[in-house]
Amino acid sequence: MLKPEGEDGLRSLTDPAFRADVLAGLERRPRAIPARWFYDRRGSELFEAITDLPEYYPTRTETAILETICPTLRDLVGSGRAVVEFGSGSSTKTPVVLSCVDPCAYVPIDISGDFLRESSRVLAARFPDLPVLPFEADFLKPLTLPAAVAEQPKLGFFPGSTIGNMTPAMACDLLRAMRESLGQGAMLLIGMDRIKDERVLVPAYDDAAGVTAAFNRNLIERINRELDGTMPLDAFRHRAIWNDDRARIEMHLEAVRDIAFTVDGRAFAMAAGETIHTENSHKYGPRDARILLRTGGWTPVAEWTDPDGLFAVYLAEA
Ligand code: AVI
Repeated sequence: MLKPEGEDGLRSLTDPAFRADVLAGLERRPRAIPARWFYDRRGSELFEAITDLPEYYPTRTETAILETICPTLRDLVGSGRAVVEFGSGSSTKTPVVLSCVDPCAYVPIDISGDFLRESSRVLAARFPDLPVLPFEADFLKPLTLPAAVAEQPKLGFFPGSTIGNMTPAMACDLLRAMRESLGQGAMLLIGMDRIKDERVLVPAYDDAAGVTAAFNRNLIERINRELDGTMPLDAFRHRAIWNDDRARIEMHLEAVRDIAFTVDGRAFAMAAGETIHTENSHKYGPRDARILLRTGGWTPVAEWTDPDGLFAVYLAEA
């Protein structure tokens, strides 16, 4: 996707889809830029830091659930499946699942080859006898998995409540695509964040140390750097809002004063109080989660949560 450009003859690393999404997102009302563009190198580092924050309960809670359920999970899933992870793999959760279900192979799928290769190297070193087959692809669409695992039964793994970053309609399409990619007899292990008190949810996305604010505002720095933008960083503040009607945390970048700026040569103006919507993080009650799974073509088999009911892990079958 890289193309040479620029008068200095240097290669620009700007993804044309980033340019298109940012320009279209700043034009539309309400303004909105897809959350996937948070994850440049700095954004990915900041996300890693978020997962360690005291206010951000999902990562440690889901990891603890996975550790606790291991013996039951092994009984329900059996051994010898190919574990297919949607995403490049988490340094904490993936080893827990791989140690637990005794897989015949591990296939992490990610659109970002760099992160995929990096995390696959780490996992291959940790599990030297396990074939690790990184697969660079967009898993939002049905995929033909590597031939080496074509005949093996699959266990899909989609942790982190990443499904919550999609609208319910998109989440349903993704679940269907996963079902098609994983084939007959597949199972799916998926994490979903639960609806809970706003006083727990909002700080998880607006922490005292300001790491989530930095993660959100990093998008402005990325736009300025990669799209020759002049967005004044000091004119935007991070907002995390619980939208009760849609059961989701919304992240926004709010203009604190009237501003004018350019991006890729195009002029934009924002009034004080106007926002750019940058992320949705949908939360699911137990029944909503099961309905979503069923609508997406999966039958729930088991459901586990932590003692405080903050987060849930589901096992479902095709
Ligand atoms: C990646 N995803 C599941 C995170 C979430 O909780 O929605 C992204 C995130 N945004 C701010 N904090 C974490």
